[in-house]
Amino acid sequence: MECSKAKVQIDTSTGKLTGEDVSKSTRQLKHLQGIFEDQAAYEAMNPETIVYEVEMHDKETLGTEGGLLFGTSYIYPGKVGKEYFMTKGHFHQKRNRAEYYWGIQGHGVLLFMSETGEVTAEEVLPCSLHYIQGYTAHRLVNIGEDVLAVGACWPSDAGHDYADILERGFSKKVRERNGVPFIE
Ligand code: PAN
Ligand code: ZN
Repeated sequence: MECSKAKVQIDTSTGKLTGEDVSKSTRQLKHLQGIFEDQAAYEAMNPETIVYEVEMHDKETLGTEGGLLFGTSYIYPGKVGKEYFMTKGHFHQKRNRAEYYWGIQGHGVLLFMSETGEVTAEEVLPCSLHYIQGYTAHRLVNIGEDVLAVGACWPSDAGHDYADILERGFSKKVRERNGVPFIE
């Protein structure tokens, strides 16, 4: 079958999703108030700057138990002050729900944070597979010069809890120091 006839298509080299039940959301700087530590640098930047986008195949209704959702996140290169562009990060609303991520393009860091605030990290490359256990917040950081594209698959009843992260942040940051990324 010709690929263009598939109901839903994925370009495996870029992660791009097209076709039925594919939706896209965009996060600009103006949507990320309170996420980056350097407020002065944040306010000096164009609020319309796109920090990341998520394409999602949402065949399943959000909240359905037993279903799955699938998506590609694109985190653009850039920094707010010394801090690299990154996702808001979240715990799943249903805390025990797990997720897979895999690197498609670019160079990044995946931060994991336990409920008690311990942070670990894995390098994201176009070959890396990452298992995010339940009860673990997760955030993607682009430390490269090109777009970071990352695939994801998660349970449709996981939900996103952003409030907890907005309140306490991640206990480690990914910053540039002397031209190199540092997790500290
Ligand atoms: C991903 C994330 C996506 C955007 O699909 O939702 O990378 O990150 P934020 O949701 O933290 O803004 C996922 O982890 N879903 O569960
Ligand atoms: Zn998630």
